[in-house]
Amino acid sequence: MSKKIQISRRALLKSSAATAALSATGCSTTAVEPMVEAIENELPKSDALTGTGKWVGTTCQGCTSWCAKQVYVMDGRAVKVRGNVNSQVHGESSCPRQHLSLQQVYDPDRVRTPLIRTNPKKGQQHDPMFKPISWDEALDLLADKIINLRNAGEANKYALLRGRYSHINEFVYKHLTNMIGSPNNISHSSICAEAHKMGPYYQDGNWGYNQYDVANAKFILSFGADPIASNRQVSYYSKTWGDALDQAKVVVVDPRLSASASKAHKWIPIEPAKDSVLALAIAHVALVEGGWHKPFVGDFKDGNNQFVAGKTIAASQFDEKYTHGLIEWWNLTLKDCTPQWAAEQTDIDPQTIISIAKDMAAAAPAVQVWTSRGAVMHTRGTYTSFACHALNGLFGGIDNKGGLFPANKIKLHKSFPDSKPYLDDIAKKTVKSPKIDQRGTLAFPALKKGKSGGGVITSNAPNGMLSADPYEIKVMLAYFNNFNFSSPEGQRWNEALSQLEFMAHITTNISEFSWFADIILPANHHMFEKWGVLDSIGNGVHQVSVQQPSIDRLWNTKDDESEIPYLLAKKLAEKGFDKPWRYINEQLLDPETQQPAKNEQEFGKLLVRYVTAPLWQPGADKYGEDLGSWDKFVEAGVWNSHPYKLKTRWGKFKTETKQFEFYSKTLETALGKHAKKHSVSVDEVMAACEYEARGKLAFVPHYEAPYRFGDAKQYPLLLVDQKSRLNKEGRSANTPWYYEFKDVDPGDKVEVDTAKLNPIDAQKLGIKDGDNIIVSSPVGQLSCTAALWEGVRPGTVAKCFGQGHWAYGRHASLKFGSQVRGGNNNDIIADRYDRLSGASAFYGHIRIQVSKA
Ligand SMILES: Nc1nc2c(c(=O)[nH]1)N[C@H]1C(S)=C(S)[C@@H](COP(=O)(O)OP(=O)(O)OC[C@H]3O[C@@H](n4cnc5c(=O)[nH]c(N)nc54)[C@H](O)[C@@H]3O)O[C@H]1N2
Ligand SMILES: Nc1nc2c(c(=O)[nH]1)N[C@H]1C(S)=C(S)[C@@H](COP(=O)(O)OP(=O)(O)OC[C@H]3O[C@@H](n4cnc5c(=O)[nH]c(N)nc54)[C@H](O)[C@@H]3O)O[C@H]1N2
Ligand code: SF4
Ligand SMILES: [Mo]
Repeated sequence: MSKKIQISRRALLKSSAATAALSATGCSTTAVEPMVEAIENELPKSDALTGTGKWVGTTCQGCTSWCAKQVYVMDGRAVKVRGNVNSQVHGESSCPRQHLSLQQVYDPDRVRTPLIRTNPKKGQQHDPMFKPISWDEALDLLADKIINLRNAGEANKYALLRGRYSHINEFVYKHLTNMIGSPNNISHSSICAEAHKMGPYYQDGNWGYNQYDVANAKFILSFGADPIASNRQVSYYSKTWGDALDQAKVVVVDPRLSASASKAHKWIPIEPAKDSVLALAIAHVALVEGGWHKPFVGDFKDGNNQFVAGKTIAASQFDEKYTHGLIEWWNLTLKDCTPQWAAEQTDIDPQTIISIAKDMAAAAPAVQVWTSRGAVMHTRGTYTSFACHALNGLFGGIDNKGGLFPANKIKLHKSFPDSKPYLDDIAKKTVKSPKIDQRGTLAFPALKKGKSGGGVITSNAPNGMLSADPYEIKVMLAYFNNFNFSSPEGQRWNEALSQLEFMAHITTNISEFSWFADIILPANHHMFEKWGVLDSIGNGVHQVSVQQPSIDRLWNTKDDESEIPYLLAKKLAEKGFDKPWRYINEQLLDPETQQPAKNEQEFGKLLVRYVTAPLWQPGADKYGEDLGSWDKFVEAGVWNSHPYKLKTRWGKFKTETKQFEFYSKTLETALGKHAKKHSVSVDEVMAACEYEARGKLAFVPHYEAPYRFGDAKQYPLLLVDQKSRLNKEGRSANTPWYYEFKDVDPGDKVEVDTAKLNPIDAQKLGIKDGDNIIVSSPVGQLSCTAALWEGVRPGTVAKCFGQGHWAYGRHASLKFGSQVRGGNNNDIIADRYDRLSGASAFYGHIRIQVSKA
């Protein structure tokens, strides 16, 4: 980059910081256009003909796929993005969203300098009147607030909130928080997909997601997953799905005709939150018809199938191989889950169930059953997760060719050295306080990995804050999150955030969450500007990919997980609290030189080197590629593991019995411990958590009637929430292409936010295609445009999540800070939970009404 540009850009920044910040808060819109033009003129010119550019490896976090990417950079500017050709998961392939990242990083509404609120009044209706301050001033303020809390013996009233993150996050997320003296590091996991993990963990010991061997599958049954549009590893599955359709039978169960359903051999438009009915009936038929996979599940001792509908069986008659509790499951509930029973619970044709079960049996073990948030993130969703995943055991797809398996084992140093020796007396006093999200209390077991209170309950944190139970939160540092937008009944967050004494938000844009901040710390864009490291699975491979700065930073921004916490630790040390600073300099050492980082810029790179050292230092070949050096890793941008070894977990599942547990001994123990902790019975826990099962039924896959919220007469329809193909979670909001290409989502229209109604329902309501409508539930309402479409089950309304921003930028909102564009589904989704997992419910319970605006 030429010197001339550097100087003039600095000058530009100096003169424009104030107007930029003000215009970004809506205080002055007139200054925006010349500003953008000026930046355009100052940007290095790219010329595809000169060939001066190069591909640089990085990782996209547009969604949880965490794909390895390459960015083509010319003269310091990113001009194109593709899948990293060195990746053995997805190669050059990508989902369409990758292109939107260019509009994110060069978003003219990005925060360019630290900002401070000048309006002391907090609330959605109060313009914060942000104005620029220096990094030094901003961090000084935050450090003072933390020191004051500690001096008052209230260090637990500090909280760190995390949305997206990379694997270098542990210092800012855990160690810094604990050294300050707070237990409150709150992640977004339970508004993401925690209920999804319940089946896999409590049946085969995997608290995590699976990869699906679609290339060899013969039968794919998806409960709500839409792998060519959302879910994990869209880049890989959208590349291979076409072939899969040729060799496998594909059935998609979803109240909405998703992109994957539209290409499937069969679409079952299920009634929301009734997936377990179908899953259980398939299991029932498979047993009665003798279609279970015997090499995995085992067989009757005398070889005669004794599964007869309605009849119990003596467990001693059956020899299980790699599973546990098949007969108990049958006796407790499955014997009665006939196709006729299913037809009574919901409107699925018994013949359809029988033919699916038979086809699955014929295809076994090359069978894979997918679940998704849609099928399980509802109150009582744990048991849908159980019922769906149990089919993977029954048909032997677990760890099998054409089936599914977890991440290949690899080695990373994601855990940083113990920071307990750095807890001072002040920290020790408060660090063990209960957490603000109330995890582990009687009605919130959140049984991550079998531990009472092991998981987060993200969306309950504002409830804890508002009721000061267990205490109030006063000071908050949050990054890469927008919880008042992304959680059900986000209004609760608005109230809780308004009450905070001080909040700092690390963000690229002034989002809805930032609106409540006292200071805004401008973040580097994760994909182009920051150091980080991530991993991803698919195609039988586990890859690890780097995030590295590849372009010239345009503005006065910093890395969320390294530079900012480093400078904060330094500030705290200057003010007399030096533990975090000493931890950084004594414990976080470069894996080769054993030296600490010299400054904040070095810190991010050092942390990536620390985490990834096992991949490029001697010994890497035990798990995968031997790249030989750090430089080669960064050059390739991605490291690939050895292929997954099939059946390695058979007989060694990380469950209590080491078997695939149809009867979950693991859950029985976990629930037993939780009950004991509260001196109640397991049945009392189940009652407190609003599940129907009592006795041993709680430990097997079974049907729980969906909980629905609202009066059925007043709110006769059910909302079906979905992700857009172009959603980068809530972060596509300010990219014009999102709106321009919105019709890539089946049934949707460009430029507007639509709710898709079945023409049968629309006719009853007198609503026509294109009408402005109001969608309301007992907790709120939103406005959007009606789209009439046969692809939604009558009685339900499908609507993409993602629009409905009133902040974030000029495209996201109609008027920044005051006028919403489209509608946010979370405004009408009542705050409810699947309490065993701690997951927020986003599906199944949302009764709504639709009327013309
Ligand atoms: N395009 C896109 N892809 C993404 C993301 C994104 O923002 N955009 N985000 C990523 C993230 S963070 C995550 S956690 C994963 C989540 O990926 P998934 O776990 O697959 O979940 P969602 O994409 O939220 O899917 C919800 C689906 O469930 C359907 N559904 C709703 N109710 C029901 C029901 O009762 N039964 C059934 N069977 N289906 C139902 C909806 O129509 C929709 O198709 O996706 C990742 N992939
Ligand atoms: N109704 C409904 N709600 C949902 C979902 C749904 O399908 N339907 N999906 C859920 C799921 S799966 C998830 S994972 C959550 C996600 O929810 P969150 O974790 O809250 O994530 P986002 O809403 O994407 O907000 C991220 C915020 O980080 C900031 N930001 C953007 N880019 C960057 C960056 O590069 N660096 C930094 N430091 N900051 C940045 C912006 O302020 C942005 O608003 O939403 C959940 N909410
Ligand atoms: S948006 Fe998701 S699927 Fe698409 S490239 Fe990024 S991480 Fe991969
Ligand atoms: Mo998620």
